[in-house]
Amino acid sequence: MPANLPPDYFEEEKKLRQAKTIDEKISIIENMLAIIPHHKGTDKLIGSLRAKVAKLKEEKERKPQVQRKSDSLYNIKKDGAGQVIFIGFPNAGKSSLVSALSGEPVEIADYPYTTRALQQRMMRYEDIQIQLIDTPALGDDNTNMWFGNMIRKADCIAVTIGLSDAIDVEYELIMEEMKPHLPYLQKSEREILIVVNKLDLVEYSKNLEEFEKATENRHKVIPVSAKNDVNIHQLKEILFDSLEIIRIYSKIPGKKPDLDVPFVLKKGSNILDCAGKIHKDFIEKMRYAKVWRKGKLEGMMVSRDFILEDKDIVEIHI
Ligand SMILES: Nc1nc2c(ncn2[C@@H]2O[C@H](COP(=O)(O)OP(=O)(O)O)[C@@H](O)[C@H]2O)c(=O)[nH]1
Ligand SMILES: [Mg+2]
Repeated sequence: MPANLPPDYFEEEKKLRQAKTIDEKISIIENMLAIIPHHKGTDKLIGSLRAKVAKLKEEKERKPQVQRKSDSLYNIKKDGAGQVIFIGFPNAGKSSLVSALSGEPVEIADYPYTTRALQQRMMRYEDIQIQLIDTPALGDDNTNMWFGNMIRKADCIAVTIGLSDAIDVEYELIMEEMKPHLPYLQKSEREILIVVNKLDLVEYSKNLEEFEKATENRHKVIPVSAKNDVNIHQLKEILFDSLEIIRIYSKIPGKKPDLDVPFVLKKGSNILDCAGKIHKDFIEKMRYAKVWRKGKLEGMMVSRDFILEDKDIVEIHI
């Protein structure tokens, strides 16, 4: 830090530490640049402040204006064991499905933006909670405020289509809509599910059959009826599977396992991943672990690279 900077400069620096928005930060740094005297000793500082401004401006470019103002309406932070977003055209039954799966109605018209904002509900699956996001219909004026960001972020996309003689057309349109936001292989097949709702409309059974045949190698198609509660339980299981997570219960040596609240890990995680999740000190201190697996393992001693499965009980020894 070069000496002989005026006191004003340090005042601005203090403000910068507390600044929250990008605009605030940019204007504070610009003030700092105006205050700094120019000489050899300050060259480096000026350079780095200018670079900071450039970076902030770039960041600002990337975030559309409106999204910054209404983050909570158009961007929902992840919660629970995973995030599933329901997308589709109006009347497909997105809201009905989110209500049926979570057991909590999605309120309508509570305030003017309800139908245009994202809404979250938690779905209980056995002993964990999965976050469901209900969305406004695609093609709405506000779609671009949430669509790209949310579908890239979600752990699973439930493309929701109401059964009709146009399922294939709707499917193609939705996939087209997603394409620019999901570069090749960014989301796996598992992560994009096709939920065909209104299975009760039997006059379109033939259309469903043809659609299933045409898409069978690309996606899992799950026909359901939110209204008549058909396959809703199966859908819950498929959503859980699509998240590719496992639940691990921890056990303290000499005590009973804690079966109330599992640790949630990615499928394929090993003992070391699990140890770190239970307590960060365990990563260093762990010597070995014991694993219980229903009907298979009874407290088997394992090392850190042992791959875990859903519902394993783990006891870390340090
Ligand atoms: N026949 C039938 N109608 C349904 C079903 N699920 C929802 N609906 C109706 O379809 C309409 C649109 O549902 P909604 O959940 O608001 O769709 P969204 O616009 O995708 O959120 C409503 O009138 C629902 O009652 C279903 O399984 N079968
Ligand atoms: Mg809706």
